[in-house]
Amino acid sequence: MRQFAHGAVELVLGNIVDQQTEAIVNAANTKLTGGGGVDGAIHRAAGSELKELCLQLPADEKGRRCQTGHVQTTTAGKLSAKYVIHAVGPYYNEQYAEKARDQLRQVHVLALQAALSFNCRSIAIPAISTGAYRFPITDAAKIAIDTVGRFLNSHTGIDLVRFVLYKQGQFDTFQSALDAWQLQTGR
Ligand code: AR6
Repeated sequence: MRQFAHGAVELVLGNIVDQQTEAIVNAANTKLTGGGGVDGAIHRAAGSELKELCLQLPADEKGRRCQTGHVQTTTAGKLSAKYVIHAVGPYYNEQYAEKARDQLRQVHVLALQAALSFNCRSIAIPAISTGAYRFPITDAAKIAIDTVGRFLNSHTGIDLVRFVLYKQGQFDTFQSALDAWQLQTGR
């Protein structure tokens, strides 16, 4: 657990669906109709109500309910969280790496803003885009930690941001990014 100006960042090794935070973030796709990885686990644990809630959101002509780099919030079905913040991270492509980095930063900021607007003081976030969307974990960890650290130093209202990492190696990478960020900023 590390304290920033207005809230703490915690890293845990575990499953996103087991978290008792007020909001949990889903690593979703643009259609919001479920999928594998985090998305599959959240939809299975939340029950069919979550998919129904997602399907009620307006879709464009291609069936997209949320653009890449954006979020949509629903209630959480059977999960103990109050809200699921469905976050669509970028699919990583080396040719457009800078764009992907910007989208990954943006999706973290928008997830935190969504938590604030739904009065959630605690939020659990997986390693967005680092699975099926192939974002390199070291870079993703730096971006996630840096974005959340800056946010907690400049906004009040969120007490706890918990990154939930599924594998020991990912946990270690996030831990290094958190340590490096603190060294860099002298905190
Ligand atoms: N709890 C925490 N982390 C997990 C869990 C879990 N239950 N399961 C996997 N991870 P991914 P993405 C880790 O693929 O890359 C879906 O099909 C996993 O090890 O879930 O953003 C969606 O529908 C990885 O490090 O999300 C989209 O189509 C990280 O979570 C697409 O995948 C993210 O992996 C989104 O891809």
